[in-house]
Amino acid sequence: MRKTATRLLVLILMLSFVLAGCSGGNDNPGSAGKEGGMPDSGEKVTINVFAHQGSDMDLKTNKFTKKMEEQFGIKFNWTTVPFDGAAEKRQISLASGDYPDLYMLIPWVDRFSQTDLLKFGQQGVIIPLNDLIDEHAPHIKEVLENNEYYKAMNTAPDGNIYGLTGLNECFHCSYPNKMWINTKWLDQLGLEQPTTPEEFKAVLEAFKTQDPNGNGKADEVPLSGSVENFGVHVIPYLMNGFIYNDDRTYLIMKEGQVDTAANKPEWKEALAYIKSLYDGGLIDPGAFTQNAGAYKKIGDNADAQLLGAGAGMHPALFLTTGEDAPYSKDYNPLPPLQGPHADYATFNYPIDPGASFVLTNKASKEAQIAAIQMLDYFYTQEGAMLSYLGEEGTSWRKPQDGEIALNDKVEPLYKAIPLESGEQPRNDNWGALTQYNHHRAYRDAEVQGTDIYADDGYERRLYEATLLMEGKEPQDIFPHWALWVDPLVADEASMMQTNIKDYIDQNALLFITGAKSLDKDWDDYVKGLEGLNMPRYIEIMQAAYDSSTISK
Ligand SMILES: [Ca+2]
Repeated sequence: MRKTATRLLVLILMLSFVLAGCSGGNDNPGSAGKEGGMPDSGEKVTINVFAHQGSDMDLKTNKFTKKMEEQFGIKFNWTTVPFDGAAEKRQISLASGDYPDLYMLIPWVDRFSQTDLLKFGQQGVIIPLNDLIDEHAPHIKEVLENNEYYKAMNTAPDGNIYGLTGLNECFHCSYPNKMWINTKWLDQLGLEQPTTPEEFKAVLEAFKTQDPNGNGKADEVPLSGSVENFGVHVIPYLMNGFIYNDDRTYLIMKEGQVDTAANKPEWKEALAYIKSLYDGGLIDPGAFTQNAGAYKKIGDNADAQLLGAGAGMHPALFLTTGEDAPYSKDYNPLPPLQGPHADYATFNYPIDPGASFVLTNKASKEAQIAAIQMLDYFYTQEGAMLSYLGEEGTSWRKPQDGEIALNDKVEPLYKAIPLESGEQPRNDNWGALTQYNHHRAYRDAEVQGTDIYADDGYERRLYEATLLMEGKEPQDIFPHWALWVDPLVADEASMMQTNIKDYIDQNALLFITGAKSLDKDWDDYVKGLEGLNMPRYIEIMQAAYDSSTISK
């Protein structure tokens, strides 16, 4: 309950922050730069920056670079690296001793890991940001205080904030394990939308046996998926009616205690249900082995529609979407099934720990202050828009009458203006280098098309699908994204995590396909988990949880 309530509170606070920004408020860019970035003499502070630079950007001539230089009294000295080989170049820069004042990285290209941060932090190479944030960064401070996950992932066990990671709360990514069912086939066969595991099984049986594609062949694939990490695994959605499956750690929380789901009777019961689907030929065996390309071939099959239901974060993972795509409109989201013990949806906070903004001990005090003030500006609504989208009127505009936000309950705030085909890159923003406060309410306020099956309404389609899952996770969940594992045991924990997950996944498959018997082999399987030292793994994760600000 506490987590859900806190998250709701965070959303409300963030929403009020967005609305405050909307009315002008105190986000005046002119005032921030004069507080301390610009020395009294008027001389600019030089900051040596190591930054990622995509092929469509030139940070030296970028219009937003000029704006930041003027606003915060900075003279940037850039070392830019392309995305390819970025991690290696960062490591070399540190090893050579010739490292910059500031690393500005794109989280999904490369970032400092928690291990890096502790190692270089303890060496004094990376400097803690705590005092700088306290004294010069009110907007960063506000987000850290109001978002318990963001605070926990950015606060090392020693209390230091050695760097900050981006915050980009993609709502539809937060509930990856969705099920998209062929509603055209449901209508054709006169079937209701299934609400329980048994009803779902009956629908899959009808898809298999009643020739919904009408070609006279039993060629339908009732349910499929693939092996990647975008919610495309079929097991978690099916299991969530029995016990919570986070599709990652298989750890669960109860009253502050970490435990595993994978040795519980409800896990066994879920496997028996999934085995019954498999035995009935209702799950594509390829779902457990095929890649995204093979999955999409089933979804897009041209001469006859084949797919009855597909697992995935979004339907473009298994079929071509857009107005002209023949099958796109047929796949619509199924809410979580009400099983015998639960109706959970898998939640995953869509931000990973680590740091993309890191200051080093080469930075002068003036450079540190100017850099943190600039970062603080990215956390304002205006800064978020200008830094990420670019110039108003060119790269984004205010909403027009009748335009509707992604969340249709809130006032729209902005509409991105995409590049025309053949238009030169505008080089007027820093793009993904600046996604530090793209919180849910900010993303919710972007103008989106209203036809959910059109290309410009796709995000709305995903948003609406995700509303069916929202809040359906257990009240207590194991927040693996927010924890710091003690560096002394990090390698041991990482190896155990891999071995245990592989073991659970492989055995789930053996039980489902019948290679192992749930009656005869279950006890041995549970013993095998002990053999992989599950108790020690849980102990390490419990310690990480207990030392996190999230447990406080
Ligand atoms: Ca058929």
